[in-house]
Amino acid sequence: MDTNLPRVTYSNIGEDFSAVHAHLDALLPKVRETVLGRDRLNLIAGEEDGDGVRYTAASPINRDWALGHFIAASEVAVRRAVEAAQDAYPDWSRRPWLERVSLLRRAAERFEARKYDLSAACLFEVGKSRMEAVGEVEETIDLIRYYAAEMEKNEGYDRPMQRAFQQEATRCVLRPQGVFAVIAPFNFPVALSVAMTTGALLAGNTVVYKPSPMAGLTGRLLADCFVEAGLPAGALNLVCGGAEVGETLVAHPGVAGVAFTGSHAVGMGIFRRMAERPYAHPVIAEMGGKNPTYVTANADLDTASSGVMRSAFGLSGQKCSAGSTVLVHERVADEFLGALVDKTAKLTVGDPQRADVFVGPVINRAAAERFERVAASVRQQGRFAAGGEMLAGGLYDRGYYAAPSIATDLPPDHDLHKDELFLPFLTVRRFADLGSAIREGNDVPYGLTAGIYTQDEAELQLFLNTAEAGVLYANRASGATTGAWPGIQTFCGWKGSGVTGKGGLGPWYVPQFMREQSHTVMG
Ligand code: UN1
Repeated sequence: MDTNLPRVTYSNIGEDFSAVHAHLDALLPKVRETVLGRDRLNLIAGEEDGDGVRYTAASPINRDWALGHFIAASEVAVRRAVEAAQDAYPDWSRRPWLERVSLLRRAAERFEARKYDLSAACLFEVGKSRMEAVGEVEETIDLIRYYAAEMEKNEGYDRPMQRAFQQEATRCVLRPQGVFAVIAPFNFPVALSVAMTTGALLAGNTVVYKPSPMAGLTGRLLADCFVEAGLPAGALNLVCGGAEVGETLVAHPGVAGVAFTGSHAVGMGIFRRMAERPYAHPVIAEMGGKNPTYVTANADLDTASSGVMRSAFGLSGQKCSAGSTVLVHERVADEFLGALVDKTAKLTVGDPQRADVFVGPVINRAAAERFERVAASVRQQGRFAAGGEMLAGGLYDRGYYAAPSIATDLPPDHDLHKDELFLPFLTVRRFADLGSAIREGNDVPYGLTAGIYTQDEAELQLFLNTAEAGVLYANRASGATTGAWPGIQTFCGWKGSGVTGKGGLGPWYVPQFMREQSHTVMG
């Protein structure tokens, strides 16, 4: 189905997507009626499981719409899930790696077949725009295929070594670890859950997966795709719930490693917790970002204002890659800000079911309250060039909708230039010297992405050589700091944005779920 529709990525912004929109016009009301509002149980050892506390999650678009009813798994259920994954491990880990690759490729086909249903569920669940939702599921499919191809390219990470003697043969083999806990965030509920799960499974581990409490709907739907692909019972178990469920999971001694994407505080908490065990266990954590963009006096300001606007306000700024602070050269600052404010004023904030909506709601009340605190602080010490308020009236009273906001004139050392906020909120500062500006942009505990707009080669090189972040972009209209794609931009968090020095979307991801073993056999 739908094979003739063009593919949506985050970056192919100029293309004609009218066919995709027509398809979604018909599909979205159907999904609202038939997919939302149902009971969604956990999955343990291949069986549906209702052991725990039932809770209802609402769509951030309109709190009156129940996404579904989920089960916050009981402690006993979490333990059973880990045991099921332990039981499934010997069979799954000993299968030939090629078999795991072909099974995961079948999973990619299931995602392809359900692409628009999953995108629609994701739109209702997170409140992301049509293009962001479809793009995310496209990214998911590419992720699986890319990681599967890496496994193949590296021949299962099993390679012959040199011989010390003629009679001796040695191989270096990467082996799985055991049961991985996969703990995923709300903002890219499909792509990030599937990325971590696929990495773990391809490597031969089994998984207990906990989606964000807001994202149990896509959590269950994506688990179903893996099951439909033929994954053996217990190789992937789903437990919904909040922080307590995550803590029970991470504390279980049967968990050999944790893959986590989310906030810095929670990620580091898991890292420290796992370090308290008798010996070290892998923690693959991708955490937040405070991603600076530099606009120099030699920038194309039309491109710069488009790219900054998209990265700051796409998905209401709720991306770890969001471009949340701009440093602009004083000579072009007014002109740049004027263009940025113009483009921001044209954005439609509202129900992302609509084709013309670029900015949907923020995820929940906590985000709205954070926005109010930020806005009060800007009014005290700076000013708003755009936005600054929560929107009210009509649908805006049914969810939490923040106006895309641009703060200027804040003191240079103000916390709002440094804190990750996960809001449609951008600070803009002026600079006279690019080298000092980059030092300022680097002066945060994060290091995920950074962007520059310049036509000057020396400025570009200075940026590439001194920006402290794992993903650097220059002169992109589709996004100053966002839009990394599997097999294209590797996505490695430096400093407080990651812990392993290796990233997702690239060639070093899957081996992180493995450990090395040397096999020497005398002939
Ligand atoms: C995130 O930003 O939270 O690069 C995850 C991007 C996407 C999403 C990354 N691949 O913007």
